[in-house]
Amino acid sequence: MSGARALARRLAVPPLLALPLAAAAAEPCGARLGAGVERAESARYVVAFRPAPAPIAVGRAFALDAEVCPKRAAPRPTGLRVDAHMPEHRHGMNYRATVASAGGARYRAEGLLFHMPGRWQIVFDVEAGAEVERAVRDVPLE
Ligand SMILES: [Cu+2]
Repeated sequence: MSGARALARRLAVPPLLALPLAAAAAEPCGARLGAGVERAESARYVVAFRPAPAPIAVGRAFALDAEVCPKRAAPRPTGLRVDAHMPEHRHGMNYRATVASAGGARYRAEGLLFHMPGRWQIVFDVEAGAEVERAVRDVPLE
């Protein structure tokens, strides 16, 4: 029996739950958001996000739980803006998303709705003081 397993047993914690705690420093961005996390990336940031409800469906309002992770030497994020558009159609959503801080580098965007099928892009503007850096993720919608 490994040391970690023995420790988990002593603490009455299932090994599968105990191991990620031990590896928390190395976990990928957004791991705590749960299953189905997707990521958008810019030069200096990774934005992990998870739609709720998932998957995103045409005509159904959804929220995004997001976590912003600076890459090496990037300044800590101070805010996040979220929007979406369809590049081929040159239009955005009919709604403006609101973003609230959820503590640390986590945010919740609410009020998104994709009103037609096709290729959408979710646009994350990461604010770090006066600087803004954009991370974009394609979302094809049937
Ligand atoms: Cu469109």
